[in-house]
Amino acid sequence: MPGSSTYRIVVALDAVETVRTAYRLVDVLCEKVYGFKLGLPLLLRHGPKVAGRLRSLCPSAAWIADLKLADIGAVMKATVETIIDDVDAVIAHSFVGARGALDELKEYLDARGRKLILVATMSHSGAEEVYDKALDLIDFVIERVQPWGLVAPATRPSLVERLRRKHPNTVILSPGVGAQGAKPGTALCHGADYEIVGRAITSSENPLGSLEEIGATQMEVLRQCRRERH
Ligand code: OMP
Repeated sequence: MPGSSTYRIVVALDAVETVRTAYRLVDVLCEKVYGFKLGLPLLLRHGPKVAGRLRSLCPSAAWIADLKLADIGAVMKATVETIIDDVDAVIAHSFVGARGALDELKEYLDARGRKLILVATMSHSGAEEVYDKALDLIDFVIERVQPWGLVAPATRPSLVERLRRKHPNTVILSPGVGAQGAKPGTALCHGADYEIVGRAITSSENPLGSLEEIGATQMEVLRQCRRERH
C-alpha cells in the first residue's frame, strides 16, 4: 500500500453531500493521513467512478473501498470489478465464510494485486449479539483466508488486543473513534495499526483542525500507553 503519513488515521468518507466537498476533504487532508475509506453512501450517491477522481487528487494515500461485501464469491467479485482499478483494498464481512465466498474473493484480489480487509467484529453494541460470540469461528476464517487486514472495534479495545494476539502479522484498522465515543490512540495502544475516523473529521467545520487535534491526542495516548507498558 502507498502512504507515508503524519497520523495513523484512515478517513472514512461516507455521507459526504457533494463531490466538491469530497474533493476538498481529500485535498486538505491528503498529506496528513494514511488513507481514505470510501463508504457505500458516497459510492452510491456519486457512482463508483468517483473513486478514481478522488484518488487522482491524492495518489500517495491508501484507498479502501468499504463495500462491506457479504455474498457468494461470484457476486462479490462482480461488485468489486466496478471499482478495482481505483482502490488498493476492499472490505468484506468475515461471517460469510471461506468456501465459495471469501476464498474466491481473495484469489481474485491477489491476482490483481489488491488487498482484502475482513471485518473481524464491529464497533456498535449490537456486535455483542452475534459477531463477538462467533469470534473463535471468525479466527478460523481469518487464518484460512489470510487477509491483509482486519477491522476491529476501537470501542472495545480488549477485542483489538485479542485479535492482535491471534493474528500478529495482520494489519488492524479500528473504527469507532470520535463520533462513536472511542478516544483517539486507545486502539493503537491495544495493537491496532490505524484508526478509522469519519464524522469527527468530515462533519467538522474545520476538518484539518479536527484531524490535527485527533492526531495529537492519538500520539499523546500512545506515548502514555508505551510509558505504562514498559
Ligand atoms: P464514524 O463513526 O463517522 O467515525 O465512521 C466510522 C466508519 O467506520 C464508517 O465508515 C463505518 O462504516 C466504519 N465502520 C464502523 O463504524 N464500525 C465497524 O465495525 C466497521 C466499520 C468499517 O468496516 O469500516
